Amino acid sequence: MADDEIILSELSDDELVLQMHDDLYDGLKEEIEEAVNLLIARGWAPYDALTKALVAGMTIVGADFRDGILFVPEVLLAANAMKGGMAILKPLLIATGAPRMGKMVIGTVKGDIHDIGKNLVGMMMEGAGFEVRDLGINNSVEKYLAALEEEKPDILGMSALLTTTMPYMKVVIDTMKEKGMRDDYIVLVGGAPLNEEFSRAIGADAYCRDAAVAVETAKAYVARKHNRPNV
Ligand code: B1M
Repeated sequence: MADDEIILSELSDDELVLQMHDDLYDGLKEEIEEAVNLLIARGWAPYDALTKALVAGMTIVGADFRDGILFVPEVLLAANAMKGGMAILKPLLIATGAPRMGKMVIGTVKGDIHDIGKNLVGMMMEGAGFEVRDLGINNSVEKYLAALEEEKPDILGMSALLTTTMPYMKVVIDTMKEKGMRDDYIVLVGGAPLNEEFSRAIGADAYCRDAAVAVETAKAYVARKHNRPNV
């Protein structure tokens, strides 16, 4: 056995979380899954395991990707490891959920294949009691509109991670306006390069900085919508 072999179960919580950041960086899916299971067995709230271990680890990956230290293949491995951890947490986050709050259709916009953040939002929304139809990645305006027609959700959620794809959100919203259906839905947008000003400029209802904010914003808007007198 190599001298430096690390036994995850022998690490303290703080050490384990730091090790998870390293393992995520190295794309070690099985280790991430084992560590997530350990945190849960030690009584960690699923949300804390998600944010402090997985999301924080992915932030480090993101910084080194930006700085040219990591490249696409490594980041894909990290993303795969993160998804392994998220798959364990998903049912737990959902199990802690509340009664039905409303329905959301969510998808990443055309030209964009980033889906980790969107998946996280979907999971957290389900955990909070929303029904979620996930359209996946690379969604054209036609796909969004067809899903709205089919699902009749309260909320349309759009995600974009690239400065080159975020303007597509406006294409979707403008098309909704043209068809006279914009006001039938709450439109929430999110993704790392967005901000409130952008959200206002494209005519969305709100920008959601992260998944927790998305849940709070969705709850507030749905409550407001249902209190609105029929006109
Ligand atoms: Co890409 N990528 N990537 N990438 N990637 C970024 C986004 C980038 C910032 C990296 C960097 O340079 N620092 C950069 C964008 C730069 C820019 O546009 N200004 C970038 C680039 C350039 C690219 C490529 C062009 C690289 C290339 O090919 N040369 C390429 C584009 C492919 C495409 O989409 N057409 C590319 C590819 C990839 C991978 C495939 C390797 C992989 C994606 C794997 C996957 O998603 N399945 C990948 C990854 C993993 C990243 C980083 C490292 C991490 C993204 C992530 O998952 N973060 C990212 C760097 C970064 O963001 N720091 C980067 C974790 C996630 C939990 O956070 O997605 O922000 P986030 O989601 C948050 C919030 O934003 C919010 O809530 C989430 C949870 O809290 N949120 C919403 C997100 N969507 C929401 C929707 C809502 C509400 C809230 O609706 C209501």
